[in-house]
Amino acid sequence: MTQLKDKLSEKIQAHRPRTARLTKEFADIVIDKVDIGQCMGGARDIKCLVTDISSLDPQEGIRFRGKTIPETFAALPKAAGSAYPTVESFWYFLLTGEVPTQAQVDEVVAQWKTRQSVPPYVFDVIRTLPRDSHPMAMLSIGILALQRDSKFAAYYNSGKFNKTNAWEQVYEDASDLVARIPVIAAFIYNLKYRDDKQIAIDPKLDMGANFAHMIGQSEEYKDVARMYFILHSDHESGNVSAHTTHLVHSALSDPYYAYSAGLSGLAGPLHGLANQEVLSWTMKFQEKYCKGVEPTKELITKALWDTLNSGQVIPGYGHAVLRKTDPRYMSQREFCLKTPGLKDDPLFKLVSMIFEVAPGVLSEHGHTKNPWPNVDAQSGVIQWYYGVKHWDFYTVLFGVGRALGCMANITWDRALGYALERPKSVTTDMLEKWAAEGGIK
Ligand code: AMX
Repeated sequence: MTQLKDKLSEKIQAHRPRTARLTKEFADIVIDKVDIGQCMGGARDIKCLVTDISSLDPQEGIRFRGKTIPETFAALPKAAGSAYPTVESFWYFLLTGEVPTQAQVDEVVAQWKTRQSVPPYVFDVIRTLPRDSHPMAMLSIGILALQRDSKFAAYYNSGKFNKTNAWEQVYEDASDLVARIPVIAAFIYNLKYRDDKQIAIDPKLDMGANFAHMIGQSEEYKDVARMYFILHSDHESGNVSAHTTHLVHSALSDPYYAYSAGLSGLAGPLHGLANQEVLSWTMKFQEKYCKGVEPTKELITKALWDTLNSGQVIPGYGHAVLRKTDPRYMSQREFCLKTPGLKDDPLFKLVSMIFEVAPGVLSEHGHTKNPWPNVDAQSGVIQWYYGVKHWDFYTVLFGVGRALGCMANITWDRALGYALERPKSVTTDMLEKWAAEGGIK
């Protein structure tokens, strides 16, 4: 066993009695009620998922394993010569809740090297797709194609399946998947936008740095990749990508099936695709409203109202849980402000101007419960500045990061034996009857 798997095993043994006690002794304790609004409105806010990987407070934002974003970045060992932690150190932290030592990080980095090689047939499958397929479809198909390698599925089919140990095979698949997904993403990037000029893995580099290398990026982009993957990793369990992954895995579908489905959810414009929509909206704004003139707050206000009046949402603004500016937005904004060149970049200035205007417009519009920006309002600017200008690729970057949270979560799902997910549906007749009676009698 590796130090990480040993530590994880120790944490799982310690945690299991807590889960067993809640399930056996306290199953009848009521923690929530459901009204017709929630039933009709996307199950919003119903407390029926459990995770210890991250938690999301509407005012404060995300905490990974109890730490805010600045606390997480400050606590973890940094990549050599960098102000940011490696993705591998964050993976150790997400899985175990403990800040790793440098030696423990080095072991994960070395482990991922042994796992990151992608079988050539996966690339062949992606190559057969029409080149103008969306890169999220390519990524989801690439992950699904890896399914034949699933150690969890092989274990299930071995006839020796044991619920207590099954998490170990999920952990193996999860570790393989997080090590391989940046390699598949880089392949898609090079296939679509660099005339299929592929770059081989550099075995000396950590995950973030290697991704930068594989898409032909600059030295500085290594920190962008590390920061980006960590920030996008997890946002508690109710969001579409995390929830889908959890749901599919609850049927004991292996991690490849589960995450391919999760990626398909991430590809929705109300979820991860919003980062490409933000850039698309901003470019269209410049083209339509700023011909030969500098953008102004007045022009932005007009464009925002035109968008709202045409029945569309303002991409990158609003959130199902958050009720303030997303700390992931602020973290990326701070990165821009401290990066010479980027802080004076016209696109960053424009996005900052939208930040000044949009919350007021959305408040006046009066529909959204949260007029503040989310993670997606800021992320494309950084990619654009470093030359990653194909904005349909931005959700793929999100998907590489989100794999960390989803895979950590399903490893723990199996470790704690979380149940098959099966909510109950009702009919409109039933709802109308309960509405007339003032609730279920
Ligand atoms: N622009 C215009 N209207 C908005 C809006 C926005 N950015 N955000 C919410 N609204 C509207 C909703 O469409 C809804 O309208 P309706 O009453 O006419 O149906 C109303 O405000 C109430 O919505 P809500 O309760 O505030 O939000 P929600 O939980 O239903 O949806 C979200 C959350 C993120 C889907 C929504 O805010 C949105 O569509 N934002 C724009 C897309 C976006 O940025 N998505 C990325 C979110 C982060 C992520 O997952 N990556």
